Amino acid sequence: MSKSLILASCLLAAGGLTLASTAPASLAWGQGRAKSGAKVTGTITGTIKFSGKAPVRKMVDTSSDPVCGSGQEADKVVVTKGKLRDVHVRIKSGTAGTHKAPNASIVIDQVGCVYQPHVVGAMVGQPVAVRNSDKTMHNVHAYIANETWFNRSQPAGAPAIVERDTGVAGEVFELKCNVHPWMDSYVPLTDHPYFDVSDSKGSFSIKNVPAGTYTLEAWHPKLGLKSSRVTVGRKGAKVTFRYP
Ligand SMILES: [Cu+2]
Repeated sequence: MSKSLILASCLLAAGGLTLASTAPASLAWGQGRAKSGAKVTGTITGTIKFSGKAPVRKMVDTSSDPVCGSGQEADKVVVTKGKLRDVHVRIKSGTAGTHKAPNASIVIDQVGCVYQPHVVGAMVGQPVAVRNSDKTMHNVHAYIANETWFNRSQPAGAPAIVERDTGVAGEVFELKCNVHPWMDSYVPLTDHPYFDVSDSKGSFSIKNVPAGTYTLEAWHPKLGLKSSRVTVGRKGAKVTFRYP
C-alpha cells in the first residue's frame, strides 16, 4: 500500500468515527440503504389483543332526539373475539426528515348521532372535515388539550365543517357534540405519516417505514398508552400489543 493510500484510509476511518460520534440521535434512524442506494423501508403490521372479559357495551338514552334512533354504545371499548378496535398505533418520534401534511382532509361523519370513526389519526396541519349525514342538528365542539379549538353548530343539510388542525405532535383533539352528550371522537396528531388505527379485527398496518429501530406507541382513549421497541427491516416487523 502506498503512503498516500494509507493516509486516505486513515482519513476515511477518522471521518467515519467523527460522523458516528457527532451525528444527532435522530440521524441514527431510518438510515438503512439498499446497495442500489434506494431507501430500505418495511411495513409494521400487528394486532391489538384484549384479554379477559370485554366490558359490557351499555345503551345510551337517546330519547331526547328521535332522529338518533337507539342502540348507541356508551362504552367505547369495542372488543371482538379478543381483539380491540380504535387503537391508534404510531412511531413515537424521531423518523428522519420532515413530513408535509397531506392536503386531503381527514373525514369524520355523524351518522345516527355517532361520530364515525371513533378514533382517526391526522398529521399536524392536515385539514379535518366534519360532515353531518343526520337529519338533525349537531353542534361540533372540538377541543385540543382541553381547550376549545372550535365550536360550531351544524344543522341538517349544512356543508361539512373544514378546519386545519392547529395542535402539535403528541396532542389529541377531541370532538364532542353539545346537543348529544354521548358523541365523541378522538384525533391523535403526529408530525409524520407512520400511524394507523386498529380495525374490528384488532389489525393495523404502517407502510413505508424507513429501516431502523423505533419506539412504537399504542393509544386507546379509554385504556391508555402502551409502548414497544420495534426494528424494521426490508421484511418489515410484526408487533402485538396487549390490553387492558
Ligand atoms: Cu350531535
